[in-house]
Amino acid sequence: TIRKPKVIVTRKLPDIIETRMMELFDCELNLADDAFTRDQMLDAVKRAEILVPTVTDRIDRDIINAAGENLKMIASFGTGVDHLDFPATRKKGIIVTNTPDVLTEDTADMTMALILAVPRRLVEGEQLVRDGKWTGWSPTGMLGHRIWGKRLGIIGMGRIGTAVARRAKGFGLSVHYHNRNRVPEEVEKDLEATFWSSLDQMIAHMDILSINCPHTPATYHLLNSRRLGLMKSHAYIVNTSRGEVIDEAALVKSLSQNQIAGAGLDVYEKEPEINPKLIKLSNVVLLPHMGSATIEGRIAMGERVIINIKTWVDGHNPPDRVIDTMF
Ligand code: 8YV
Repeated sequence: TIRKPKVIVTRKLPDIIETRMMELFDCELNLADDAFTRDQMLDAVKRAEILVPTVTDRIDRDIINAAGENLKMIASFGTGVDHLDFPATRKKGIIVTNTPDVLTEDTADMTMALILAVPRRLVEGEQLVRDGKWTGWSPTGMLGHRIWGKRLGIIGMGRIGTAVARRAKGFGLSVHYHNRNRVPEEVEKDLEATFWSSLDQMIAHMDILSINCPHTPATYHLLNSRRLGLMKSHAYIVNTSRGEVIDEAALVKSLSQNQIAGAGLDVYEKEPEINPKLIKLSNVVLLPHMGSATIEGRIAMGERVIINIKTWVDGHNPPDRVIDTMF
């Protein structure tokens, strides 16, 4: 007989993925799609051999420690892994996997959408039409700022940052980046990208900043009030990575005092809570963490989860194993 591991999935996933998981594993689904309560999570880690959580599940040390000996693997549905406590999983020898690559292009598309939407006042314009307040074309109506020819500074030149750079080049932006490591010379050349070893220096020279680094202890509040203060007053900031990378209170202050021109945000410090002051600002575009939200992408993410689990069950090293000393 084929061994079927006990898999507990914490959120509703695409039907096609759930069906496949039920065939392959001894699988418990969450058909309600309410995030697990803490008690439900504690119960799940005690019974599961493999847990499939998402970004909304905070799997902290207490939860990992409460897990019995049977929890062997956390196959997370998503790329970011900042909701997982790595010291605790490492100590217990629990294998962690994520779903990179498959959401890179979708997230880069959404980043580009925000880069266009904020300076060109897309949402304000649309609102004007919907509110019946548009009185017709005028030479000075709804003027925004052009983006082509401007300098885009990408913070975090990994998979998503690089995909943003490719798009930005096509839109006529000049690409700049800051990263822990310089990317290979041929990639830099191809993107016509300029590396800045000093984040502060880069921030001070950019027209648009895009946050594309993960949230780690090292990047928590990377954009704090001091660094936001380095931005030019006509500059914009876009974040499709994690809210925690920007000090949200400091950002609200910069925006309200017109120290920067605007922001496009897909992620927040305390999702789904949004700072009420942000909602009152007209120079921001606010999205509900939908950077990777495509039907195709979600199915591909589910397929990655399945491959990771199957590979481990078959006794091999799963392709998306996260062994990162950053956490
Ligand atoms: C996912 C994300 O939708 O993958 C990530 O890191 O932030 C989102 O795009 C989410 O993580 C699903 O769990």
